[in-house]
Amino acid sequence: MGHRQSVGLAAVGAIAALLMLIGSVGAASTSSVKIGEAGGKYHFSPATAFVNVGGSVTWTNGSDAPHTVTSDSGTELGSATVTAGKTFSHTFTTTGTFQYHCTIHTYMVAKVVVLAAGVTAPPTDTSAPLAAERPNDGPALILFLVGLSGGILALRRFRRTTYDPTER
Ligand SMILES: [Cu+2]
Repeated sequence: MGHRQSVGLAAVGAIAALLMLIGSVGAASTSSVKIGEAGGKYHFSPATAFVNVGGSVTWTNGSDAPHTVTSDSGTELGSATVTAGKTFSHTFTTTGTFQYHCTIHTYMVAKVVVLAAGVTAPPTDTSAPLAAERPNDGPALILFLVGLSGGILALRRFRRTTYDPTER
């Protein structure tokens, strides 16, 4: 490979790296929140959304009911009613934590944390909201069913050998 070719390749690599860097910085300035339903309750997911100052957050109503995105205090967030399938977007121009709720279902609460420019957001918490959590009774149920079927099989065998004189 000639000297000129390798210089060319290095330039291409440098430009690609620069574009990737710009792309990742750009991606950090938007965030999305989905409005969903679980266990008969509506919720905002993630419950804590992160965005860099100057960035915007878009709420998408993925549920069958209308909702609002309304600040708990102050006027930062004050959407109109967001009907099923519709979105609401807001651009944050100051850093801080903005807690909000839905005025139709007041138990729906969440927050947006607006970070300073260039600050990396922590990994998004996609765990279900507390209201939708259920006790983990899966393993206990499986053990119970295994025990029950084992007991039935044992009982059948016992009956066959004990109480069925016609069977030979
Ligand atoms: Cu709601």
